[in-house]
Amino acid sequence: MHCDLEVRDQYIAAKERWARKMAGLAKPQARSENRLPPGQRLVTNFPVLDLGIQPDVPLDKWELKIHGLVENPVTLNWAQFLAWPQFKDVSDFHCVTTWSQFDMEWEGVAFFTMADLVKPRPEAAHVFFKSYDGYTTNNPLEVCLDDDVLIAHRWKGQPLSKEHGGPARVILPKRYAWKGAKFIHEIVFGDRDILGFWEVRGYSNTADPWREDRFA
Ligand SMILES: Nc1nc2c(c(=O)[nH]1)N[C@H]1C(S)=C(S)[C@@H](COP(=O)(O)O)O[C@H]1N2
Ligand SMILES: [Mo]
Repeated sequence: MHCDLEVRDQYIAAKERWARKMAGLAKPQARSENRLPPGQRLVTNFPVLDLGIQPDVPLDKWELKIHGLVENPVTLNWAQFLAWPQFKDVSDFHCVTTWSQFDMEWEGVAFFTMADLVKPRPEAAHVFFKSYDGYTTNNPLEVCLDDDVLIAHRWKGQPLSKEHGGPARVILPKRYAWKGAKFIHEIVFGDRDILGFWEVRGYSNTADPWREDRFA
């Protein structure tokens, strides 16, 4: 449990890190000698994992609905989403099935920027993500407000492919990759935790690769 002030301090600290990154002033990230979390092996071929459905969402039909406990709920079309401030970041990617890939180059809207625009209410503490393929996942708001979290629509300078979750997907580098919803459609802020697709099927709700939080 966190009091509002603690959450607020973390928010401000993460926002300062993010602002430095946006300004291009961030020091090169101090990568530890061992970037590979325990039990993971390094790959370079970016495997595809899904539920067997890769929904076809034409850009002129795509919508991102952001609602729940926010001051400014919004439904964005593709042009409106691209008109929001854009963010680029490089991060590592860890799948619970034991593969990791380093230096993934993402581009999109920082979760921060989005939160600044929709303004979560003080009671908002959890975020529920709903995708076009029926997939869902959930994360605490403070985890989403980290400076490396984004809603990505480009990878390695190219539009995000459908197999990797295009038009847009969520990236949370410090969690196992199932916590980042591909084919994102709705982002719902709430005051309580709702478990997502894998979380109700025995996967860890915290999903921290460095602690090997794989299963509940
Ligand atoms: N909508 C949606 N998002 C999803 C999934 C999915 O099946 N549907 N799979 C998750 C899992 S288990 C992983 S490891 C990553 C895989 O992303 P990738 O296929 O781009 O490697 O997406 C996550 N997000
Ligand atoms: Mo996964």
